[in-house]
Amino acid sequence: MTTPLILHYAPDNASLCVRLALLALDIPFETQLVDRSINAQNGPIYMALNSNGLIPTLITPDGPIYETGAILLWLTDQKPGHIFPNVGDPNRAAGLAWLFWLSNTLHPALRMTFYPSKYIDAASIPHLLNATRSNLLGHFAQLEAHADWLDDIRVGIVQFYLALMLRWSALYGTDQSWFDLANFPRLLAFAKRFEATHLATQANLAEGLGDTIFSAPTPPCPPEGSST
Ligand SMILES: N[C@@H](CCC(=O)N[C@@H](CS)C(=O)NCC(=O)O)C(=O)O
Repeated sequence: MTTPLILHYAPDNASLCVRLALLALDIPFETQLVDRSINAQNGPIYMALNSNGLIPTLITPDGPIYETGAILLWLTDQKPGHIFPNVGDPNRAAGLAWLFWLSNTLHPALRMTFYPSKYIDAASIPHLLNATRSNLLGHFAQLEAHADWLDDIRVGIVQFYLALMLRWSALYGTDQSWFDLANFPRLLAFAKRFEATHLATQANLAEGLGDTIFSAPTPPCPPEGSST
């Protein structure tokens, strides 16, 4: 790649797991802040890149790519076999299944708790939140029981995506009392291991995430921009 990739990001947004992948793969990139304080994700400049008005978007030699899972997979194709099993590796099937599960199941459920008014009328929001949080606890129990890859950096992109969503669950939405990572000891141990890595330190420096980024997160204090 001759032209550096450009990551359109906001601190502590889904762009964070793309940043982690770029850093892990040691691929040069530049960042462009999407200023959420002025809703820039819905402005004409950003919408011309990503008509969903959602963060992230990665500008590549092949054009802008959006959807976090798609970006992560595209990046792993640039350096095959480093942080995701390559075609032909028997671990790829399970890796893909978990990546799509995170992207199709866990992430949309979290979005419903963060932006309930985008999904339902005001009177029904408490019901939506109760039901979705209950589903989410089931999803985390499923991960606790079946995610045998929590120690396996060969599925790095799956780990980055999950770590971020553990963090969000403890930080965002109208009420965080529904979620306690201590109830999921394997996930908690994973969060502690991952936040102690050099990769997590680099992400912390770039986005002001604090020290216990994933196991006991505090609201970000980023050098630029805002998370919401
Ligand atoms: N399906 C999208 C979801 C991305 C997403 O939810 N992004 C959030 C930030 S983490 C966002 O742009 N929120 C602003 C909004 O919904 O207006 C993806 O996987 O990239």
